[in-house]
Amino acid sequence: DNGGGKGGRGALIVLEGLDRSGKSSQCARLLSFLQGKGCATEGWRFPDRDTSVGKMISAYLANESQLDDRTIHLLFSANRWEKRSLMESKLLGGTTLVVDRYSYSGVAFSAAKGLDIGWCKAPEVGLLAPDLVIYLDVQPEKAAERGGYGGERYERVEFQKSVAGHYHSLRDSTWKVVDGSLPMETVEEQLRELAMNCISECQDKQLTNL
Ligand code: DGP
Ligand code: NA
Ligand code: NA
Repeated sequence: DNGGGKGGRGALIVLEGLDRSGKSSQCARLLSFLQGKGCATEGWRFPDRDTSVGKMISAYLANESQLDDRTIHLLFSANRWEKRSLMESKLLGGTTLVVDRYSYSGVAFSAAKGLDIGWCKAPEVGLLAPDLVIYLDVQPEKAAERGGYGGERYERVEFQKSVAGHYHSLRDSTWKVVDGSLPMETVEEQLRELAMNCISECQDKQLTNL
């Protein structure tokens, strides 16, 4: 059993998925599991709405401000960049980060508006590369049924379908797709196993960039 904190670096574990895919609850569950194992772990999320850039993003999502598609894209990216150095020092110091959304949200949501994929990816290059991306796979219609959406800008089923298609095209070898329609406890169990394996495997691996 690997509790982490044995001198290796922490793991960068990202959860991705559509709105209402269950990411945030699963992040919270995974975080408390890992902390309970004695593994130094923090829960992060993007957008981080606490920074000044994050407040602009939050106003945009609430439809309280209008911004050009490329402008908001770059703000989301800037919100990740402003956290990069802290992220790096946490990881190198042995802390594992469980992150609710990352660059893949950045690309999938903006591409769903019709922006060029290559253009969308460019500002993400140089951010830290995750060790593991867990995609919580839920049908857009099913996600929409889950207690409804909260009324933010992107919470429309047609738009989410397009986001899902773009997520699909972004999958690479670091991705693990988990069926998010399974019972919460089953999903939770799968995430625990993926995370524990990832944490022990990446201890001696170098951090890399996207
Ligand atoms: P959340 O706080 O996880 O509910 O995310 C808020 C919304 O913002 C959600 O609809 C997903 C979307 N989103 C998250 N990250 C990005 C990003 O980098 N770019 C764009 N365009 N949308 C994003
Ligand atoms: Na949301
Ligand atoms: Na969420």
